[in-house]
Amino acid sequence: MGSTRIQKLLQAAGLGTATLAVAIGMSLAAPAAMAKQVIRISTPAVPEDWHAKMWTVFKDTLEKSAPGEFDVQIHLNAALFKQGTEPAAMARGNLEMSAISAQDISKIVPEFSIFTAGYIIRDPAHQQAVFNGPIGQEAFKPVIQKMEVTPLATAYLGTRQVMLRDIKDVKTPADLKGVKLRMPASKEWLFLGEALGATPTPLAFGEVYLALKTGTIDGQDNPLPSARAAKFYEVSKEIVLTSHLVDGIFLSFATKTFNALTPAQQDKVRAAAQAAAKYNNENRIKDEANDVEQFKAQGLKIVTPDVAAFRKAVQDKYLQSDYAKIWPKGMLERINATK
Ligand code: KDO
Repeated sequence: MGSTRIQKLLQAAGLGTATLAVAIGMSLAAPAAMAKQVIRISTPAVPEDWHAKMWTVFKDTLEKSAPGEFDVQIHLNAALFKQGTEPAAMARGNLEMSAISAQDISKIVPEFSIFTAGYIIRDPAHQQAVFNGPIGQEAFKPVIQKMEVTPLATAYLGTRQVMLRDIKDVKTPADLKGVKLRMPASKEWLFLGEALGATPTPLAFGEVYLALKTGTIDGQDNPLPSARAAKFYEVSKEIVLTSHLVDGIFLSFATKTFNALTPAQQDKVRAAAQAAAKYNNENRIKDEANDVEQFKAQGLKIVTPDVAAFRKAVQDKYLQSDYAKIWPKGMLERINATK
């Protein structure tokens, strides 16, 4: 539109050229104000859980290091994307960030399934050493290429324990025979339930409370801080301390969008993700140390099973599976040797 035509329109609307200057000034200023990079985050985590709260740490850290450059939008309770669908949403450009599981990754990068196997990662410190060292660097490469998501930090989700709605006094995998154990809905997760000796039943995290209450399932496995945050103790009677998976989630960014950021922005986003993971890890480890006593005080039966029997059953099951056939040669030994 020519400027004389704009002037005429302004005059017809009873506005002068001063207004025109303001209008032009505004339209010049507008792109800068609109240039904020939106970061949509989706997670199934409930608000009280540390890996939900960590996203606020991410947002605040980024707001301090890059004021006004990002618009971080946090969606909890799987309100934006269903559990497990986040990586595909990120690859399609519909989501910028999520914390994804090893099981999510294994669907596209099968060799990553080594990290879905029970009794491999020993504790949170071992987990950080593995993923922040050369093994992590190697393992994340195909994730970035094939999944188009870039892992930025590893958060400790906690050590998974079995919780049952009725007292069963479970000591060995044989005691879980026929127990409908809810697992997240993917074959990688279901395999873990099977390896524990149970009958795995797929269900999204958000549906577990009601399923325990109504008896659609007999139990579920999760780290105790998450079981507390989601109030599973209200609908459970027994906790079996199997400690079968030292679980991790990977704070990841959609690769295309990440690569389009300036190097300085990439550094700030990575640092914010690491600060968020650190906050989660410290608080979760503290919580986890007290959870057993607290649950006991709340009247739940705490069973210390024959962990060696569970370890043997789970490890044998994985080592004999097709999963193990594609694990990179020597990887298990390297993980075991990582201090
Ligand atoms: C779960 O559904 O049991 C699980 O613990 C799996 C994790 O990978 C993660 O998705 C987690 O749920 C959610 O973040 C809810 O805590």
